[in-house]
Amino acid sequence: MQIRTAVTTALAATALIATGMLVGTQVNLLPVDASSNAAAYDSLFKVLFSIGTMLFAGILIVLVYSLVRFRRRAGDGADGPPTEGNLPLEIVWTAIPAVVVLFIGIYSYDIYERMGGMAPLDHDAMHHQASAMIEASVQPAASQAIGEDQTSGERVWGGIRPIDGDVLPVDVTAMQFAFIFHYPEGEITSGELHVPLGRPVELRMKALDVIHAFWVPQFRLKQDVIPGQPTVLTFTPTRAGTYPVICAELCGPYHGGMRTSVVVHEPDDYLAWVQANSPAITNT
Ligand SMILES: [Cu+2]
Repeated sequence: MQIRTAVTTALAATALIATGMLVGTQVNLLPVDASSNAAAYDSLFKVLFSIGTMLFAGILIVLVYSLVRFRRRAGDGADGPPTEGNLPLEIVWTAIPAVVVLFIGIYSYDIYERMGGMAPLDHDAMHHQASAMIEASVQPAASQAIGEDQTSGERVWGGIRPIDGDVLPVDVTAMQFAFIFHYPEGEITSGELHVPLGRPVELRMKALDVIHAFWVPQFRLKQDVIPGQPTVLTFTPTRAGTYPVICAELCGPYHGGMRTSVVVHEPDDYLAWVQANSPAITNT
């Protein structure tokens, strides 16, 4: 009898794990992926979805089975048998959630770290990011030469680590109830974010009034925009198209209307957009 129970339990657990993994990997609930860090995020989501499916299905099956199997029969007016304590069961139902939660915690930390979320807030990192926040009128090289005096005291919470290379800087101003994008490279100001495919973008974000959050589901990125505390968000778009930018922080009565679009252009189209939107050159 004990062997039969053990075999049945093992078979049920195997079926549950297989079903969970099948659902987690085959059912896609996410929008298209359009940035370079989407793959890491999606792999984490698939694992969470698999574990969630196993728990949901496992608990539901046991619940429904118990409802049917142990239901009150006709004419049975007695109390149920008094059962107290089951050490092996208690060990199992403590150990399984502990292992699951630890695994999810470590794996999530790893993904967040890979996306740059754990970039140190030490002096060097702060300085690196803070210099990027100086007004567009100061050239980056000059601002680094000017050094710490200008930037010390300005605390920058880097949501995502700055990336090196040919980065497109964009200043983002969030306010009730709009995002404004300013391109220091071309002196363009826009209500929509336009970026070229494949080039890293660095958003230097500040808020004028209350906390907002810059969220693009297709990029798998969300970063708070905080008054008095600049934040940075970097990403590399990997799929051309138009995607929603949504404020993900309840910021006032028209919060629900605080959305715009990010347009990922082919590089040539992006140049055309820059040329079409650049102000007339007056001082050359
Ligand atoms: Cu908002």
